[in-house]
Amino acid sequence: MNQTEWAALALLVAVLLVPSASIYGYDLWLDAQKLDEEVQVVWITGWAAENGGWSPSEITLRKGVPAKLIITSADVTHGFHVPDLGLDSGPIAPGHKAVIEFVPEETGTFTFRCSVFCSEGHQSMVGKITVVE
Ligand SMILES: [Cu+2]
Repeated sequence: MNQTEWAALALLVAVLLVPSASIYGYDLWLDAQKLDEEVQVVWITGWAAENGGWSPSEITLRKGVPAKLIITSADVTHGFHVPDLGLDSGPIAPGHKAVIEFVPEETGTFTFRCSVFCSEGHQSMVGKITVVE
């Protein structure tokens, strides 16, 4: 092939590949946006009260949007309990994680606490989930 033919071939390949690659990329981007909108993922780490308690200790969720809480323990065994929402992880040993999936159905503020006696400051290991419209 001469130079002109190579250029024509390169142009043809570009014309054929670029649009499909960008459409594919756009699809992936759309899927990612959709995931972000459809699941509220929150990582929560339990530390004994002396070490800072729950991190974060304040969580905001949107009503009607599925939520996925991924809870880990950093130091000793903790448990994540939200009585008013009927959520309970059970004990979570250090280095392990519990996943709680639910759909917040009413707005308001809901206290969460540790359900495993973990230290002297256990009672103060509290936080809150605020569900907004
Ligand atoms: Cu505790």
